Order: sequence, then structure tokens, then C-alpha cells
Amino acid sequence: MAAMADIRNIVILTGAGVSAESGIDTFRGGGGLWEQHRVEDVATPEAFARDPDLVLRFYDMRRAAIQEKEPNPAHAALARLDAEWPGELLIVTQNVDDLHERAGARRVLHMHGTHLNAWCAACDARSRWTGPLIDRPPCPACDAQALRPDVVWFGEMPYGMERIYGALRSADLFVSVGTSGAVYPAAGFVRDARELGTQTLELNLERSQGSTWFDETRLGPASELVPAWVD
Ligand code: BJW
Repeated sequence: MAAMADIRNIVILTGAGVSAESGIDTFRGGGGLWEQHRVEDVATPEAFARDPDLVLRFYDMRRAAIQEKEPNPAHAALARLDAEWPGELLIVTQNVDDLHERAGARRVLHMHGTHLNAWCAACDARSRWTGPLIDRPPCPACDAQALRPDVVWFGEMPYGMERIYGALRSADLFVSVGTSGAVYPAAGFVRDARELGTQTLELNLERSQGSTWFDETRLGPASELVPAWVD
């Protein structure tokens, strides 16, 4: 790995593992079931069309649970880095929780959406939404009962892809924290970075699916590895 003194621009990809020690379940591995369903079978527009009650109930529970959780030392360390880093820095999170922001990070992009917003399938408006959606409240913009969580399901286009690829093109260092590398396009960022000649570092509890693409992998809990890397 190049010394940090040689690094100017950084892209940090985070996944469910960064929030695991805050008490938010990961998707895969132990306990990674979505009420006995694989996430790949239910986090889809087709599953929502088939059984909207199941999906809305799940997200209502998850939204309420996330609001009770607190950032952990990994979020805090990334927020310190964001505040102090003089070059370009982008935290690209796959997480729909807002723990990076609540720890104080500002340069955050939620590529899979956020639990704090609802999206109206009738008029395309996004609204801040922290309450339940199961009772089909009307959209504040158009009154249609067509609100769903503003999250990205399988088969949908993740948010901010142009900005992400732009940041990857100018990055000197790509760091991946707490993600299994099972879901694209995020899982492909390490390959993209390597092809651009960017240094790559993985911080994870166990090796991810794309682990061999990283220049260096450090294994352990994010709450220890991230502060040790940042400070
Ligand atoms: C710790 C830890 C601790 C634990 N400390 N670490 C065939 C081949 C290739 C691609 C496809 C394919 N068929 C279909 C596709 C595309 C598809 C896809 O990837 N499918 C796969 C199943 C193969 N992808 C899509 O459809 C995406 N859209 C798309 O591709 O559009 C077209 C496009 C084309 C070109 C460019 C751009 C776009 C959309 C994907 C949407 C994913 N949505 C979800 C749900 C979001 C809403 C919600 O939160 O409920 O996003 S699924 C779920 O997985 C969620 C996560 O963000 C995502 C990734 O999971 P993550 O974060 O990696 O969590 P886990 O649980 O998998 O891993 C946790 C890791 O942490 C583990 O490694 C642990 O070890 C570690 N860990 N504790 C450190 N304490």
C-alpha cells in the first residue's frame, strides 16, 4: 500500500458490516434472513407488487429499529476523516441507515437509497418520511396512495452512479468496509479501481467475494479496524 502521504483522493465503500456493531442486522451470513426470506427474493419490485403488505411491514419495522440505533466507532472514525481530509473524499454507502450522517460525516452518497425517504410511484416525488407506510398514507405531493420506501431493489438502478464513477476515476485509494461483495454494481468497484491503477484496501470481518482484487485485506470488526486505519 502507498503511504497516506501519497494519497489525495479517497473513495470509501461501506456495507452492512459497518453498522452491524450498532445492532443493525446484515443481509447475508448468520441471522441474515429477511423474515425467513432471502433478500434476493423479496427486495425486488416484483415481490413488492406480489405482497406489498409483507414488504411495507418489514420496512416499517426496520425504519423504527434504525431510528433507535446509534453510530459506532467505525462511523465516528470515518466522520473524523471526512472532516479533516483536505483532498476529495466520498463515502459511498450501500446502507439505507443514516448512521454515517449522525456520526457527523457530510460527504456521503446513499447508492441504495435511504430509510428516511418515501418515493411516490405515481408522481415520482420524494418526501422525508419517518413514520409507517403500511396504512398507505397519501403522497404529500399528489395525494395518491402510492408511497413506497425510497430504497433500491434488485433490478433497479442504484443512485448516483455518474458521481460514483467520477470519484473512482480521480481516486488514489479505494477502501471497502463491511460488505460481502455479493451485490453489483458496488461489488465491481474494486475491479474498476484496480483497472484504473488505484490502491485498494479491504476492511471486513471475513474475506469478501472479491477479496482477491484488493491490494490488502485486513480482517476484524469495523469498530476496531476503521479507527486503526483512520487514526
Ligand atoms: C462485518 C461486521 C463487522 C459483519 N465489522 N464487517 C448476475 C451477475 C451480476 C450481477 C447481477 C446478476 N444478476 C442480477 C445482477 C444485478 C443485481 C445483483 O447484484 N444481483 C446479485 C444477487 C448477483 N444488482 C442489482 O439489481 C442492482 N441494480 C443494478 O445492477 O442495476 C443495473 C446497473 C447496471 C450497470 C451499472 C449500474 C447499475 C441493485 C441492487 C440493489 C440491492 N438492494 C439491497 C436492498 C436495499 C434496501 C434495504 O436496505 O433493504 O441492498 S440488497 C442488500 O444487499 C442491500 C445491501 O446494500 C446490499 C449489499 O449487502 P452488504 O452491505 O454487502 O451486506 P451483506 O450482509 O451481504 O455483507 C455484510 C458484510 O459485513 C459481510 O462480509 C460480513 O462479513 C461483514 N461484517 N459484521 C466488519 N462487525
